Amino acid sequence: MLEKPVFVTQPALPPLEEFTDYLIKIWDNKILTNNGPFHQQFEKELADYLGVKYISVFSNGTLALITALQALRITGEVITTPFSFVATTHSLWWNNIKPVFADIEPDTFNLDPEKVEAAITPQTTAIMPVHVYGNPCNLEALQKIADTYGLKLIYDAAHAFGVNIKGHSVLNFGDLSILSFHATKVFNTVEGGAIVCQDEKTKKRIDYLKNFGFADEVTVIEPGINAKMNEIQAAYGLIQLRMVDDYIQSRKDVADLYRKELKGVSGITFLSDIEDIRHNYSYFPILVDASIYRKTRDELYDMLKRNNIFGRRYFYPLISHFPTYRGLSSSKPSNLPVAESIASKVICLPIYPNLEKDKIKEITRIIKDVTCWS
Ligand code: T4K
Repeated sequence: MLEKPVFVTQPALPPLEEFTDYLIKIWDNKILTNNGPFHQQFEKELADYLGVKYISVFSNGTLALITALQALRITGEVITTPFSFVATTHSLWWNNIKPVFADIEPDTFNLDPEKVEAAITPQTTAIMPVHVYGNPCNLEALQKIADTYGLKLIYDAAHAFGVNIKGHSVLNFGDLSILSFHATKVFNTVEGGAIVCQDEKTKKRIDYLKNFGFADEVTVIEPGINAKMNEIQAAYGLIQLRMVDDYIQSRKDVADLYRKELKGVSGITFLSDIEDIRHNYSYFPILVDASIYRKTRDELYDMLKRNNIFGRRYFYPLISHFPTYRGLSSSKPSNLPVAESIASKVICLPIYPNLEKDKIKEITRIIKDVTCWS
């Protein structure tokens, strides 16, 4: 048993001395929020790092999702995945939009384009897929469907910071992509988020919407919200940007060791890296097939807990099981067999920069030693 608890994640923090230098500047100029100098610098440096043209930073990812739907005036029905964090679907609910769940692919856990196409009705206005665990969706197929049926495509890219395909950011696909910079993410600003868009006009509109709808001192173009990132978060983010490549490399080392240790364990499977994709190793999900492993997912989850290892069953239960959504016809388990199956098998193991090798070995030893369990 591990002496101290190991959680599914642990935030990487910037060096305190460097952060203090930024705080001194903020204390000095007294600009705390409302598109201050660090906010502007952060947007610019983020866009450069991510390889995107237009980005607008937010106080958190959920408000970015809600605002994205407002920015494109989405109404009616939106097709989305039940295999995500609940904020994805909540953003639709907050916009009075009906979520329509479609099933996921068994190998990527992302929305299945064929199932998306089958779920389209005359009320459908958009598709909201999620790059779950940072693995890119089937971008081409989803774009083709969006183009054919005249739908908007809004990616929840909360897990996909820094993910590139053949050197191109995954954030440049679709109409909009939303990021989360929550403490539990690969790149954090304590709380935070962003919308990536493809043109200046849309960026302007998003900037108005996150600031009450103000276009200038006396003009309010529509009922916006307050979703601005403050100067302290932006300053913190500027330092994090210089560290994030190291964070991702360190996460890769953790993932590589898990894969080495868990290779060939009967009944345990995990995702592999895909050629031409720069992954960010935001999560390390394993699937437990109880018929082969001889213990259920929940038995393994509890056994790990008893050993001070706090993995998480992201994303169980499916969003379609929650009271607000379970009455929808698309929430029927028979409509979502793959998502139901993955949600019943998954555990995300602890992964974060500098997770010690001996801890990874202890975690994998417990998983491998299933026969020794009482
Ligand atoms: N879309 C998707 C696909 C998302 O995954 C999320 C968020 C969103 C949208 C919304 O973005 P935000 O509005 O959050 O920016 C966590 C996060 O709160 C949530 O941001 C995240 N997804 C979701 C997948 O996970 P919980 O309830 O599991 O977090 P919590 O507090 O149990 O944290 C997990 C573990 O991390 C803790 O056991 C200990 C460790 N931890 C956590 C925090 C907050 C720390 O060591 N330090 C910390 O400060 O939801």
